[in-house]
Amino acid sequence: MKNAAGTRRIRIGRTAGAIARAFLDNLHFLQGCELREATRNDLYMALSYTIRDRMLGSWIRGLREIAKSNPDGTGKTVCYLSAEYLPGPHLANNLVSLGLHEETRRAMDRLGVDLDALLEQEEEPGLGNGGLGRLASCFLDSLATLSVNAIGYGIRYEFGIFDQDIKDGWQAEVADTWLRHGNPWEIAKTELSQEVGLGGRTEPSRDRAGRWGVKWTPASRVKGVPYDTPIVGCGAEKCNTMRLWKAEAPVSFDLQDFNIGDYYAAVEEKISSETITKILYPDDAKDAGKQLRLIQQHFFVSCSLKDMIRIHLSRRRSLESFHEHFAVQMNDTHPSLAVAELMRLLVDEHGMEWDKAWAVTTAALSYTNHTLLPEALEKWRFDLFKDLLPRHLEIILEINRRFLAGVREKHPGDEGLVARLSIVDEAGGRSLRMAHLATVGSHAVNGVARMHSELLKSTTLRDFHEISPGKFGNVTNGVTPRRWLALCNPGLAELISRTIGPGWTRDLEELRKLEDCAGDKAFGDEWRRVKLDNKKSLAARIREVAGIAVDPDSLFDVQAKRIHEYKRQHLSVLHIIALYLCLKRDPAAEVTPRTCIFSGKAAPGYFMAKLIIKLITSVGAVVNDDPDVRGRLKVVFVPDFNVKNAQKIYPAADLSEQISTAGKEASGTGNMKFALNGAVTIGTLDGANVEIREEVGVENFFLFGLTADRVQETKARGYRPSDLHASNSCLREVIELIRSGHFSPGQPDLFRPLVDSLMDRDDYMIFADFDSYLDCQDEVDSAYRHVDRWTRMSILNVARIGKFSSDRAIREYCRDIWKIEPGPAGGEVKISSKGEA
Ligand code: F58
Repeated sequence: MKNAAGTRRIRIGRTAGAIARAFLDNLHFLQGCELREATRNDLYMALSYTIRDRMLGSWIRGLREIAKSNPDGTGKTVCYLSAEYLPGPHLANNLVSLGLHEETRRAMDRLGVDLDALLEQEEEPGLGNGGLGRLASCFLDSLATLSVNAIGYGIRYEFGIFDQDIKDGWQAEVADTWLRHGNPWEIAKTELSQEVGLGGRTEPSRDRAGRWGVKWTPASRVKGVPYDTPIVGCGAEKCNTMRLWKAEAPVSFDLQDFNIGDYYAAVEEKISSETITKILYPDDAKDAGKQLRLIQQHFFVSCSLKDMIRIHLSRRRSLESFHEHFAVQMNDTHPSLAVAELMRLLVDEHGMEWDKAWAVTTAALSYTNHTLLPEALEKWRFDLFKDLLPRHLEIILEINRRFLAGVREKHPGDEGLVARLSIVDEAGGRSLRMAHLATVGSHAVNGVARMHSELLKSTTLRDFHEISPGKFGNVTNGVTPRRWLALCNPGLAELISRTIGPGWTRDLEELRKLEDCAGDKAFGDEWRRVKLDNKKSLAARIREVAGIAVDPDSLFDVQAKRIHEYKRQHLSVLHIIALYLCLKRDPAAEVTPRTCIFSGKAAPGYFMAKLIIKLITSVGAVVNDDPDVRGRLKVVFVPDFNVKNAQKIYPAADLSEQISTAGKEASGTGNMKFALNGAVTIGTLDGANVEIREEVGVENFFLFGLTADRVQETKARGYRPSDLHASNSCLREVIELIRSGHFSPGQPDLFRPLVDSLMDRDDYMIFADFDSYLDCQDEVDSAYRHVDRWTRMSILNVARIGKFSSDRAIREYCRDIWKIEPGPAGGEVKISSKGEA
């Protein structure tokens, strides 16, 4: 016994010596090599296992605590259902959360291993498209930090979001093979696999007690195997689980075919089962409406709910108390089948009476909406749905029938209202409106920023708000300060901790103490030095990946996010062209040197977004080398925006571009990350920008553009972008330069679709906001020239951004939606004197 304990102490010891020994052991026993012949990946794997070993104790404890709720409501488990996660590289984050980075660096130094090279080696899991997936990962970090029992359920896509290359200025997609060298963070729990049915038919049936019910006989079955990844909270007191499902063929199926001699059919079945979790759909703001996507959603929702029920029953509890022990959050409508599946499991499989099951279901479920864009709202064609999920369709129709009966009772004669509320859309071929299903089946519905939640109530879900106003709330998004400051910006984190102490890592409001330093000359000098260092690092990287030299003393003007017309990267390009024209006209003009940095992926099928990337790179190709410009204006596109690259971009930004058409961006979370790293925002009154501006102070935020109301009014009055083009000479010149082929030599028509769409429709009001944006950018130019003023704005942005911690967001979910009392926040992050994570 003593020996075992001693061995374990060595295996999980926290000193540099213990870490070094464990690392060498893992290299030998798990990777099968010794230090001198180990590849970089061997070293990375061995170190990751070494760190994972140090999480296993609390991880096992964490799983044991799931659903062990107490009568006072503490200990309830949050099940976060999300089709997407973007956790980012685990190793560095775990070192920070466990407080092991210093000792690990020392251990690696002793062995002559470059820790930074190992951190670079990690392939991040790109299991999401953008904001929604990253939000899910920030929330898992905060849940663990606040000691809330939680499981993040999702899909283990074999191919995540594509890697982006830039070839001849265009986006090229490369398959993301993130699992090819193995994944040291996951453990497959094969014995916890679940089976999920698909297709087939339903028929009335009687159970053993003689009660009538419905029997669903699926045409096929698929097995879901859970892969668990530990999610450790800051200070390492709590370790939760992200449980991702991989699809496999059920073993019995293979054998059956094999027995009748059809070996090929058995293998084909296996392949088709595994297809389900092969790939993430790379669309970020359009409902793909594809059959495989519906299968993916059903697959992970069904596996997850069955897993919760398994856990619940293993505690010897009645399913009638399910909602007292589990709070199930649907991250957008992608998991909204949970409404039907939980009903099916309770009623069909566990014999619960409908009304009771409905009470349990709605008490357990809640729904977060992330978009108002009509093209992004999920709908499923009736016939497609019926083929795949015949029993679920019956259940949804019954839910709808009962729901509409209640509406008719309260609003007799209002058939218009009934049609608008119905889960079934009868227009243009029947379809199911998943946002309606999620709303009807939840006790709480929330938007992700105050403005978005208000618009949700007054537009997309207006009728639902009218009939049940109490259901609706708001939880403004937040981001984890561990990854998005402590880890990605060690220089600034160290300066802040040295000045106000390390408490901000678990209570971001503590940053407010920095307000007192905003006028301090010496502090300002240090603040700028950190920013300059970060800009130098990014400049070096830009040279490496894009082959462009940029001046770290210039204003780094950054727009990093998915490429979409509503986000208006092209508005920024029009501004760049206007600046370029100024410099051409008067090469001696006094200007603030700028480096305009873009980064972001376009959906592979979104032609206009891809053309915007080509426009950015083409404008760069002309501007960057023009002798009249003399390096005072540079345009760069940094390829492959993902968590890893984002960590290098945010800390180097001076100006954060948050310029969406007002009313279109639900919240934004990049806006929060930029501000947290000392960038000043230029933005519209949209999403969380509204609240950021309120917090940091209107004088520390560059506001421009039409408000959401004015956008609507302008459109209602009959907006004609060509009139603005005719009356605005600067705009005209800019557009004509693109039209003339100046940026597309030999291909004058290249950007024609973009120009035509602006001239004909300008759905996103680029022309309408053009003047206001350019004026605002002039103000930015002059503010940046006043070094002290800019530094003060930057410091105050950080000092007043505390509200946008995901810890605050999770506390609000706990209080308003899940009815959970979170535990105390874990310990703080220790920032090393060298400021290295
Ligand atoms: C984003 N949505 C919102 N969707 O656009 C952004 O304003 C918000 O801050 C963020 O959610 C978090 O609340 C988003 O990222 C997707 O990526 C979906 C993925 C699946 C297909 C449809 C879009």
